[in-house]
Amino acid sequence: MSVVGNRPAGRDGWAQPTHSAAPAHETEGPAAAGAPATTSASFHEMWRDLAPIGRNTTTNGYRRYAWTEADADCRTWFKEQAQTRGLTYEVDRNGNQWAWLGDPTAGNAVVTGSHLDSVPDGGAFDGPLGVVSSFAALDELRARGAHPTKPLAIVNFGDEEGARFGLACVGSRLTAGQLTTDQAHQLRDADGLSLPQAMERAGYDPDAIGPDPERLARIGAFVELHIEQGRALADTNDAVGVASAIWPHGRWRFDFHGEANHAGTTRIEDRRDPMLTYANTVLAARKKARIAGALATFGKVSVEPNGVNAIASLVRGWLDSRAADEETLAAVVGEIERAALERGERDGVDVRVTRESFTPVVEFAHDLRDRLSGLLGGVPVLPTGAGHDAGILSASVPTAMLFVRNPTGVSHSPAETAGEDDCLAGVAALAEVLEGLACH
Ligand code: HGY
Ligand code: MN
Ligand code: MN
Repeated sequence: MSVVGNRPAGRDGWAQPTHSAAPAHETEGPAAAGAPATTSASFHEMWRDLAPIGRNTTTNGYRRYAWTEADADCRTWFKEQAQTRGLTYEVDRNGNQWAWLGDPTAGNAVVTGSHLDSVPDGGAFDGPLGVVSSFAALDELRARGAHPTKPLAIVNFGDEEGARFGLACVGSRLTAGQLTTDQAHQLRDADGLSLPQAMERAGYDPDAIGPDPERLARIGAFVELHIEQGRALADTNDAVGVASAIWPHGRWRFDFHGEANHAGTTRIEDRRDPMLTYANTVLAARKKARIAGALATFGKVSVEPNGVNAIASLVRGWLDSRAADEETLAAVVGEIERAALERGERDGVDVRVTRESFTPVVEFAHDLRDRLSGLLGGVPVLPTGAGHDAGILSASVPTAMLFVRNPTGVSHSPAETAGEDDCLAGVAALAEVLEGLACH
């Protein structure tokens, strides 16, 4: 049984941002504490409240893009969860949200959390399962009477999917110093709006963004719980697993420049049709990836002028490619690029390729990985092809991931689902890990 619940119609109107854009961060002290009755009840309550935010009622998928109204509503939800539990709420210089139990400046903190934004028509679990489970695991620790000896924090990293501006993990990359302020300011959405403009409209200060080494220095360990985006745990019949690694992966924009012309009067031999070069490149990508045991997907395309009776002048295709190692990935992308250029020669189409996002291979900290596996009684340890904020942070702090079984393996789709028992098993596992890391 999936867990997605329904809440009465969402709030109308633009949810005012919940903070002024303070350069370093804004801290609000704990409001009245009031944990829900049981962990399961708190999980369902949070899930029910979050579920309708940013849901496309036609497709039932989610469109929670960075710095939009849906994003603001998710942020309001996160702040409410923090304050309901009497946690110290912070927004950092990059707009990431933090909920602290204990002194945020004490250091050696155990941090958990994930993201709330989505891909276009994404599922309900990718990101939100990690954030909801983090609050529920904290409720569980409190119900057990556990006493953390280290600060605990829950984080919502902004713009993990990069659905609007094209770059994955913007919030965590900025914080980890893997994206400069200037690079972030260059990002544009499909309407040409820049990241700074979008942030300003949402009430955030784009000039405050940048690396946050002081914040990273406070973190002793970061553990992200995430729905598995694959079927490995379904195949081994395990509810929970621990991540070993993340495949290297990236996004490349292919621009196919042809010549606009009349669809009904231009002879075939006179055409310079970029759609043809694009189509052949898509076929080449599948073939090259299959042969190399890698992955390659053209999932996004734009056509100019996009008229049914006009030969296109420009086709833009975005390639997502991933492989078990960086050498294979580079080889596959190189072969796809060469295939595009060769076909472009034949078609009279000029091809230009731009790398828009890249994440090197991530090997999670072995000691933390093994500690989690031990705390959880030897659950499976598995790699993933999906990128995560934990992957970005792993370059700066000891990082680990927990996966929750995805019975179909489907993700980045409205059909993404997870079993109620498995979600609660994930909460219990995360509580076990947080207690093991923060209470001894
Ligand atoms: O695209 C990914 O791998 C992740 O879901 N952001
Ligand atoms: Mn995702
Ligand atoms: Mn995710």
